[in-house]
Amino acid sequence: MKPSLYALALLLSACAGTHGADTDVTDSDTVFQTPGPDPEPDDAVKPDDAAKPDSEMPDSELPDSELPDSEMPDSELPDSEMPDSEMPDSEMPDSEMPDSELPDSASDQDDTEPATDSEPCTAMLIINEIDYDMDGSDSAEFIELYNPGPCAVSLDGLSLALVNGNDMAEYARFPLNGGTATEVAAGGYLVLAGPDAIVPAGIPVLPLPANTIQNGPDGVALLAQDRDGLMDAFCYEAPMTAVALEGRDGTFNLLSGTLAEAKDNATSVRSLARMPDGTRTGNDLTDWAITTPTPGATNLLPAP
Ligand SMILES: [Ca+2]
Ligand SMILES: [Ca+2]
Ligand SMILES: [Ca+2]
Repeated sequence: MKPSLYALALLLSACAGTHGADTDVTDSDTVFQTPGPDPEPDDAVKPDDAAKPDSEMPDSELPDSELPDSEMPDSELPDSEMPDSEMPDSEMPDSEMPDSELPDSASDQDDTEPATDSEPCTAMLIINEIDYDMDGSDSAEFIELYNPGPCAVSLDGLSLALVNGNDMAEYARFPLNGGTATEVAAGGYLVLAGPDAIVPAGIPVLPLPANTIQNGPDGVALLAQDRDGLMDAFCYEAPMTAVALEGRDGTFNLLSGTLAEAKDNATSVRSLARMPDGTRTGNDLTDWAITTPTPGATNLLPAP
């Protein structure tokens, strides 16, 4: 029994010690409450989670922000730049540059090409020389027309009108295709020639009866059927600024600039001629001179 009692005493003491351990356990409980600090770790976990999210967030955000940044800027910049560069590029080159250039270049080319093509080849003849007076019967009269352009000029629809300086009215007209030619070659001549006028062989001639061209003051006008204005004109011995032409409304000016001083007469062999061929500056005073007649040939410079 004693041992049993002793053992019981030991058990009681052991229980008391265990109870003391309970306090420790309580301490340990407190320690467990330290795991109560586990809530702190929880909080810490939240921070951890926050930190993790921070690291992840930064990771995801950084990549996201970076990706979006790189992508956004890339996609946006390229997008904004692409549209900008494309819009300006597409608009500048497509709409503006090509449009403005194409129209400009096209219009310029169109203007230039037709102009260069049409101007040199536009039907143009010039009244180049006239001999209206001579000794005796005026059977060697002539009016020389000259083609200054690089292309042949058709005579269809062209005519020469003779205008009377007394009444400023037309007194004769000759269709230019009624002679030996239908066109005048580039740099060539057509001569409306009296029966005794000497024209080189091969030069187109439109025959005129003797005494056809009135001695001045009178004038001549070159007309084209498809033109309202005159192709060329010349008046001699008096200005003729308002003449009437058959089939045309209004009046026409045969004078260019100042009246030419050159006059023909019956006492010397002479003619009035543009000097040199085709000279037409808009001033008859300087464009015309007295020279030796050259019907159908290059006008001769006046003797010094
Ligand atoms: Ca005459
Ligand atoms: Ca003469
Ligand atoms: Ca001549």
